[in-house]
Amino acid sequence: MKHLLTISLIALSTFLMGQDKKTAQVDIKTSTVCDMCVKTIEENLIYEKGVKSVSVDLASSRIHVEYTAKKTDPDAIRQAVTKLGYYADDLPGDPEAFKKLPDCCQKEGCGQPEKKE
Ligand SMILES: [Cu+2]
Repeated sequence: MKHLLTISLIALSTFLMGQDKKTAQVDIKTSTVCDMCVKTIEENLIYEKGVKSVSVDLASSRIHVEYTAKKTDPDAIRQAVTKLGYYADDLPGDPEAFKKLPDCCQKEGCGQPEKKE
């Protein structure tokens, strides 16, 4: 029994080590209207744990994130986006953070979830 446990532990750690380097990606819908939004999101999100690359598409308001699967997950990344003041998919942006965004972003309504029609 003890032997079996050792084997499964080895199998598990091998599996986890493989996961370690695995890169996953996620697209998050948000609201970006100007270059400042893009800059804010790209420059801050890249420092989030496990995030490997961030690119924001201004036209479609989508954040494309590549991340290390073992270190973070899409929910954590969405949370990080909302902490910047921007909404992320269904999560509203943090209102306090939104107030600190550059005027242009606030004026244009970055960070406000799109109204569903
Ligand atoms: Cu903006």
